[in-house]
Amino acid sequence: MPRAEVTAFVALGANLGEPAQALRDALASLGTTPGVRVVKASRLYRTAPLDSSGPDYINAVAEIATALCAPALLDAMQAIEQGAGRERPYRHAPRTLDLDLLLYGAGRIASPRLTVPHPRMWERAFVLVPLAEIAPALVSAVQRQAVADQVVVTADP
Ligand code: A4P
Ligand code: MG
Repeated sequence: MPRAEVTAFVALGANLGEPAQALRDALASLGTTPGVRVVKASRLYRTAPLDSSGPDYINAVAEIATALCAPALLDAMQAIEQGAGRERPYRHAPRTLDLDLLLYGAGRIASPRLTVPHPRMWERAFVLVPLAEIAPALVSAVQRQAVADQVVVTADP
């Protein structure tokens, strides 16, 4: 029997190379991954680096429906990062593409390679603003207000 689909949310970020194009390509790659459907994607946002360095980031969030288990989804996301030339010289280094799994259904995961919900998502306007755009019920006004001092502006033409 086919596995039931789970609704999940993926954060996309990049600040090296051609970040906007990298995010569009990553959305296309997610959409052609077997077992993944992109249901909705936010606009692209320009954001100041937070606990990171280098140029401004482009960030977005996508809602997907997936038949993959969470570790297999992370494998697919990391393969897409590698395809975009991701290097990991140190934690929070500037990057050509970062894909983070924010939410996987109502799942709570605490394994050595996967923590879901993403432990830092509620501290980050570059996650909460695009997430609220596509799934407003998931972000309360209080949560949005808590990150209101972080600069996030739409980057779409
Ligand atoms: N990992 C554990 N849980 C997850 C999850 N839910 N989703 C593990 C994805 N990966 C998860 O990630 C390190 C390891 O985290 C992975 O091997 C995976 O097994 P990484 O992508 O190699 O390294 P990273 O991204 O440097 O670390 P991390 O902790 O994911 O960084 P953050 O917290 O995501 O922060 N500022 C702006 N404006 N925009 C940004 O996008 N991004 C970061 C990265 C910092 N500042 C930023 C932005
Ligand atoms: Mg990451």
